[in-house]
Amino acid sequence: MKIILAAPRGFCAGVNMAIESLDLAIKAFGTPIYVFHEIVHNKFVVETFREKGAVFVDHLSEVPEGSHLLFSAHGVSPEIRRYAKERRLVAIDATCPLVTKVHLEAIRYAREKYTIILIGHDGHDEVVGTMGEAPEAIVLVESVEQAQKIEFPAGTKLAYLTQTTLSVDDANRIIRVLKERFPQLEGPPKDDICYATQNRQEAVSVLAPEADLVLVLGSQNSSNSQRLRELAAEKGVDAHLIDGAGDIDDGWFAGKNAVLITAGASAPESVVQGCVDHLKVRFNATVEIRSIREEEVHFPLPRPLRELGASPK
Ligand code: 0CM
Ligand code: SF4
Repeated sequence: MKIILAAPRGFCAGVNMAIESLDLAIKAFGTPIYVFHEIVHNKFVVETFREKGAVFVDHLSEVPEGSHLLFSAHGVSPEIRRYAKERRLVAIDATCPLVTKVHLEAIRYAREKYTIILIGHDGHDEVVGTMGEAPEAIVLVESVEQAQKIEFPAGTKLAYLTQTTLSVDDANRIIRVLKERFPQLEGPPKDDICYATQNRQEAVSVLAPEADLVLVLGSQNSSNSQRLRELAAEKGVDAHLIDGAGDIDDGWFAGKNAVLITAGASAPESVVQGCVDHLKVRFNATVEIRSIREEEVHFPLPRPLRELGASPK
């Protein structure tokens, strides 16, 4: 059996920055250190940080006054920032700059009196944060069906924005319907779906047709990882989204000759290698690395950590 190992895969610049931020914050400020929501949507990453003393919370009321608090890569609403201030928390913002860009677009459109159609998934941390920037101006559209039905009063100034981790194809289908129905619709100057989401999807699009099974490493609550599994399935290939080798069912590989392995933007390379090793041992698999694009994106650390420098206390 052959393993086709897709590149790019796994950690993106935003996830690298968020993970490094939490690591540095633990070293600099000690534990417990609090994180609003999962730092990234990955079980192994979250568990590893829990063992190091990070405490993940969904409500700021759980955080003792005066504590250090990280905001996750997915961003937060201004209400959360305000509440953190009120509770005298020392906030460190590990929001990915590409999520912040969408927040800023939302603020700009709302200020210019647009109604904003946010294309995204209801309840996702990023969507909750972005909608919080202008709750009275933003409506959420999740599907083509909703895009076909939504109505606005005549003459409404309309703009759309998207979650950063959507399926490029699904988003384009929704945008097409919206543009047909509302010719005045304006969009962001550049796509909101981030480079990492696009590149990982492109690699699956190109490589899945060469495989007869696809394994996507990532957690179930990771939007970009889910989209990779769906894309492979849309290409007609059996696909599984798994956290690690422990989730593999050896029965999946009966009669399969080529397995494509990729990983969502929040999945560590160690879980990829765990799967590769498992398939080498069980099926004598060989590995072929296939890179369809180079990535050289890096994001700076949040200011308070940057100022601490590379050698925190
Ligand atoms: O947004 P998504 O659910 O894909 O998040 P993730 O933590 O799996 O991936 C990285 C990010 C962001 C923002
Ligand atoms: Fe940023 Fe994209 Fe990574 Fe999310 S997936 S953290 S938006 S680079």
